[in-house]
Amino acid sequence: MSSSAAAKPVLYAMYASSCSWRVRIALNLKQIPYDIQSISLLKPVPDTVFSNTDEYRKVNPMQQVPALHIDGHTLCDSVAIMHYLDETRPSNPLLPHDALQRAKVREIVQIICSGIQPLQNAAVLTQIGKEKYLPWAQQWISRGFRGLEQVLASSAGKYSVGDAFTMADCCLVPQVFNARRYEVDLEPYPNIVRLERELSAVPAISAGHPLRQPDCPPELASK
Ligand SMILES: N[C@@H](CCC(=O)N[C@@H](CS)C(=O)NCC(=O)O)C(=O)O
Repeated sequence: MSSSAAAKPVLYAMYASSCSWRVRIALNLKQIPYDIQSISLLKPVPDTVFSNTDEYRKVNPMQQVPALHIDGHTLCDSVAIMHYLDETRPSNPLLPHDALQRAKVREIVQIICSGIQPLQNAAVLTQIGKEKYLPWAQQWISRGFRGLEQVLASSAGKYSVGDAFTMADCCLVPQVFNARRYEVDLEPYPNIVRLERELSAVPAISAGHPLRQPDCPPELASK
């Protein structure tokens, strides 16, 4: 292994980013030590090296978080990163052996990562504007959660698909965090709420919580 391949991975992330939390969960679950490089998506702040500026585009061509520098390469997109981690570090797998269960995991991952999060991404909400962003986010998260609730009703056991922890769980909890942030009524989604409660006790998830991140503003972290 070259020295760059042996170096500690660096996660470019922002505390409140649900996509960054997905990757923190996967890294924690696989017990991969990593350093964090905080990226401000909102505005450059004194102790961040990059922001979503032209310089950061050299790290992530989409100027989004997360990105992961690992094994001498920089990888972008949380789902691609989780697959890479799973393929190169197979212990504590993120995908089940059974093909049908794997398809269910991917279905849930897609609902969240393609069908919900992009519609309520901060960049989109900024375009929607101050007056309308909250009902917009609520509408799209609720639409996705209606579908997700139905899928989980038949797929879930202890976790989102059966009883083993999977990539679906890495995506679910951060998306529920976003739903709470945008004040979505979660009452119609008992499976989602039950799973979030169950999963919040998993150390890989709690250690990656946004409020425990080094760039979380102290006034939020103390809540
Ligand atoms: N498909 C990408 C989406 C990344 C993404 O939307 N990241 C958000 C934070 S969760 C972001 O950087 N938003 C700011 C922007 O899009 O400018 C992934 O899964 O990594």
